Parts: sequence; C-alpha cells; structure tokens
Amino acid sequence: MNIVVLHYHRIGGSGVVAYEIGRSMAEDRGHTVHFMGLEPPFRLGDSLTERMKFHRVWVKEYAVFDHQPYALALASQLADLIVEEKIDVIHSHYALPHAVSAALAREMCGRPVKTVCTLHGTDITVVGSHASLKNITRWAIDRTDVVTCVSDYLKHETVKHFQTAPDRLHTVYNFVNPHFFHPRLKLVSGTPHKTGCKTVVHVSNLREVKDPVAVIRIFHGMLQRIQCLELFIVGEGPLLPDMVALVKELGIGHCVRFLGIRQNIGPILASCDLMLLPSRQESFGLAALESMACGVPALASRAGGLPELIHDGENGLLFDPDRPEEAVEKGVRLLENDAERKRMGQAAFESAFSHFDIQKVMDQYEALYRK
Ligand code: GMT
Repeated sequence: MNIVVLHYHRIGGSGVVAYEIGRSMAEDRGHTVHFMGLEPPFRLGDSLTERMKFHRVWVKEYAVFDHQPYALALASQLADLIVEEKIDVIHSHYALPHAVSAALAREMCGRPVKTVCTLHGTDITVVGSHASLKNITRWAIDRTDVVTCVSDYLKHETVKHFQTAPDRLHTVYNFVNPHFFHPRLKLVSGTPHKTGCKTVVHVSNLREVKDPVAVIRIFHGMLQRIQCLELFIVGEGPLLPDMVALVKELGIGHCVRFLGIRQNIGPILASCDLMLLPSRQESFGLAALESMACGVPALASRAGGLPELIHDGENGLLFDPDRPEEAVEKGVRLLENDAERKRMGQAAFESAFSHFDIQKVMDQYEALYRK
C-alpha cells in the first residue's frame, strides 16, 4: 500500500506514535510511507529510504496574513501527492488540522483514497471541543473513513463532545518500541545520580494539563521523608518558569535537575526509580508506558486513560490528583521498599510488552487500512 502519514514534528506523544507506525509499516511490512508535514518527524533522522519518504509542506508568507494558512497549503499539496504517488490511505495524527486537510484533499483530487484519523487527546478534549473549532472537528470526524482513539476514555470523550456513533470509533492503544525503551538501556556508568540516592523522573511538555508544578510539590513532600532523593525533569514548556520559581522558594535546588528537551530518554528513564505523572488530563500517557517498558513503575494520577495501562498496586500506582498527599504516601512507601519496587518494575515491564506490543498494534492498524 502507499500510505501518507500526516504528523506533528515537535517532540510529543502524537509525533512519536505517527513516526513509529510509519516506520514499522515501511520497514517491517513493506509498505511505502510518505510522511508529510512542516518538518520531518524528530526520530526520522537520516533514515529516509525508497520506502520511507518525507514531503515538506510549503506555506506561502504574505503580508496580508496574520497566520499562514498551513491547513490549506497541506490540503492543496496533499491533493497532488495523492495523484502522483497513487496513494491508498492517508493516516492523520491529531484531528486538527490534519483530518480536515485530508478530507479537503480527497475532495479536490478526485481519487478515492481512504482516510484514517487517530485522535490523540487534546484534539478532542481541549482544542476540538472548543466552541471556535467544534463544527470543523465534527465535520472532519464525520468525513473520515476510520477513526481510532488511543484509549477507551478518549472514545468516550469523543462520543460525549461530538455525538459520534460509538461503533465508528476504534480503540487502538499506543505501544512502545523496545529499541528505545527497555531495562537494558540503564546507564551503568556516566549516570548523573548522586551515589545511593533514589531518583524520581517526570517527562512532559510542562503544560497545564500535565500539572508539572504538582511534580515539585509532591517531590518536596517525599523529600521530608526520604533524605537522599533526586528529581529529574525532562522537557520544556510554558510552566517551566513556575517550576523553577517553586524549586527556589522551597530551597530544594540541590535535589532537582532540569534536563531540558532530550532526544533519547530511554537511558534516563531506565536509570531512575520512579516516574511521576500527576496529569489533570491524559488520554493515554505514553510517557508512563515508556517508563514501564524500562522496568520503572509509574506513580500517576487516576485521570483519563491512565488507569487503562496502570493497575494500582500491580504494575504501578495511581492517586487522586486532588490529593497530592496520597501521591507522597504511596511514592515514599515504594521508594523505601526495594523488593516491592523491583517486583512492580518487572510487572510494569511485562505489561508494557504484552498488552502494548508494537507488532500487535501494527496488526490492528494494518487491518484497518485494508478494511
Ligand atoms: O493531545 C496532546 O496534548 C498532545 C499529544 C502529544 O502529541 O503529545 O498528547 C496526547 O497524545 C499522546 C499520544 O497518543 C498521549 O499519550 C497523551 O496522553 C495525549 N495527551 C493528553 O491527552 C493531554
């Protein structure tokens, strides 16, 4: 099959999922995959091949525009690509604007290409359901042949916000690539940890929905009970200044390291003891799954789709996001109990690769493409 993948290139879950599906369809299953966007997916590097191509979308700058019309430029150039490359399937990641551009391109080019859209989260819960974009989001969902959601929670939210018929929505969970996330990646030397200290890690784009300021508060609570403890923050985002200010106010700068954006986070995750994810909204929580795949249990909020991958007390820990003291209590208990942490880490690893195995998920996507 000839497949187009419409993706966001910035570091983030939907970009990772889009790239990994494209890569696997090309490398493992022999399809030809055309990534299309403003920049190549961040993991693509120089691995372009005859089966894996990238098409940059050109956007015309013009003084009349306050905002460049990316969605329209994408639709227009996609219409050409569909015809030139005899495209069979367009797979949009994140409804806006990709599913809209795909629907417009199909209409424009006259070729009966099929469309798939994977809804990732805030494209439904925050942006798509906002009054300013609701109609166009519903229009795009209705015109897409196959719509997938990364969790049952997101499926439920889509039905709630857009009254989509539930049988039009397929839950296809996210997955993890063992090449990037695995316990064997644990750093044996060159680890940034202080000797003997336990380590907590948080990975996100530090936006409001992730509640990254709560990470600092919960960590501070843990620090009252465990003397030698370090926190690593991976990522950048709008709440970074608030986090830095709180660290300073609490006087815990010597225990907190802001690592910024990292391309390869597997070795960092695999070298930590606990992943902390206090999100207020999380349709799936790919960062939690990546940490589980590294054998590191996640302590996460009971929010969105997180309980679909984390089973409290079995392969990780859940807490009420309105009760940070519950997170402190559960986190401290696990950090102080090496045997239990090891058992839970093993259970996390096993569930990451049994329930979220990349090839099983690719079977599901490929079956939907064929359908
Ligand atoms: O929807 C977003 O906030 C962006 C998106 C991303 O690109 O990181 O995150 C969503 O998609 C991920 C991949 O499917 C999920 O793991 C995240 O849970 C989801 N984020 C939210 O729902 C807040």
